[in-house]
Amino acid sequence: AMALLRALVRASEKAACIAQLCRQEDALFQLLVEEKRGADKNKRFVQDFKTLADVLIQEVIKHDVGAEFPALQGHIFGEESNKFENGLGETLVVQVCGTECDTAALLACVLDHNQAAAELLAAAVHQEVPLEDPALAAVAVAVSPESMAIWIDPIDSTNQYIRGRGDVAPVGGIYPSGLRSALVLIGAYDRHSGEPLLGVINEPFYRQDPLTHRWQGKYHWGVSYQGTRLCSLPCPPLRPDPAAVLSGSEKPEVQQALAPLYGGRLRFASGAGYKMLCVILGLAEAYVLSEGSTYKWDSCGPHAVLRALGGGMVDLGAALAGWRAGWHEPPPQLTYHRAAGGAAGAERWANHGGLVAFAHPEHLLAVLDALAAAPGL
Ligand code: 2IP
Ligand code: CA
Ligand code: CA
Repeated sequence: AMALLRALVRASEKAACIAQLCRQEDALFQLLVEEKRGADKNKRFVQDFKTLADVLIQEVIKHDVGAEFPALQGHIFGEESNKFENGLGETLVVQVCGTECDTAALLACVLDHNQAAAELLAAAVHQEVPLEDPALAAVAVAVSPESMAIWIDPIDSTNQYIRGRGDVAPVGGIYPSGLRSALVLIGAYDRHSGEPLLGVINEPFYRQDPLTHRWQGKYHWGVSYQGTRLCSLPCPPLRPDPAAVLSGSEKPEVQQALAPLYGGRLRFASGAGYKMLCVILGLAEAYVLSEGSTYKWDSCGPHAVLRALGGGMVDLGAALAGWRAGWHEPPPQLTYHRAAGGAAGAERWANHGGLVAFAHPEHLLAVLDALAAAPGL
């Protein structure tokens, strides 16, 4: 069995537990939603807590995967920094400690000495997450962690996670907003080529038990490694009436250019990862984004899953330039190992040219054809 993939899935399950816990346990939920009450210090503290959920989840994944695979230590990256400034202006380093007790003590410092909240979180951080999955256990691909690195987005679609709406109705199977679009994304890539190899997408808010109101999650994984392609999901069929999924803030020019291809089936949804998942699940044939508003940690995991299904993800700007220059080969896929020159901070890891995610190469070509003819793109 492939221990690394299992470790990534297990870490995503623990991450999903923590994300659910923050919405379900009163002591934590109060911190997450307590928006307008109280003085300025309180407001800043609440802002802190939102960031803390992200930071803590990333640290847990980093800790658990690094403990099992020492060769990956120093090669596990993510959206968040673990240096955390609390509302009092103190800088603390959030990390998983040797014991639950020590982790609770550290978290209590971050949480303004809210002991109950700190203990709940520490227990979740140190729990053993059961994983029973025969299909996953049967994956027998030998990989070398020494040549890999990891991107983590601990919670994608944070805004929807905080807002926390669980009652949004889907359109064509796609949830335009709400908790459903909050995902945990983990991707492993080749350190030298930058190619995405393993991907895990965890949906902590997949369904709500009608009786207990508890959330149940679901995860998906994919492997695209040296010619071996394996996925927890079947390859989505090519549908006669395809759809495209876009950000609500996508340019009108792009929407107009895609309309002839997808007719009335231009869908809109929050969350970059969620839109990629829609393509993976066959709810949309393409996710087109014309802005550089996603990052390596958003796309690495979902990209690996798309590769496992025979699809992929490309830089839209570069692909369009190639297409217009008459180079009608499939454009090169996004890679994950190089920071963009001339940028600083998170922007170094942006997918600057926008992107197209697809499960079927036909749809990549159709999208490029439609956009290449559009003025002003
Ligand atoms: C965001 C999040 C946003 C998305 C943006 C990502 O990540 O997924 O929803 O914008 O590109 O970077 P949009 O919803 O318009 O696609 P995060 O929530 O982790 O900041
Ligand atoms: Ca993100
Ligand atoms: Ca995030």
